Amino acid sequence: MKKFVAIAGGLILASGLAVAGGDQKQTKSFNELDENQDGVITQTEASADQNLVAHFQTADANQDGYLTPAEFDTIQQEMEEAE
Ligand SMILES: [Ca+2]
Ligand SMILES: [Ca+2]
Repeated sequence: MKKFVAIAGGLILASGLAVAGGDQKQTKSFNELDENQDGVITQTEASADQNLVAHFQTADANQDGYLTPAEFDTIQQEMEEAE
């Protein structure tokens, strides 16, 4: 019985991880990431999207520490093409 519980628990954990993995691929929109709605995404705001934060330096074309909608669109297209 204990063994069964352990296996069932493992399966639940595994399916939970699969769902979490799927969520990471789901890219957020600019407005969702721009928490304070000031029209730019900071590195802190970008950290809500693991994929974006990994590409933040590349995405920030003019290196001012913020992503504009145009910079965001560009990196989103590049990330889609990379997949
Ligand atoms: Ca912002
Ligand atoms: Ca920028």
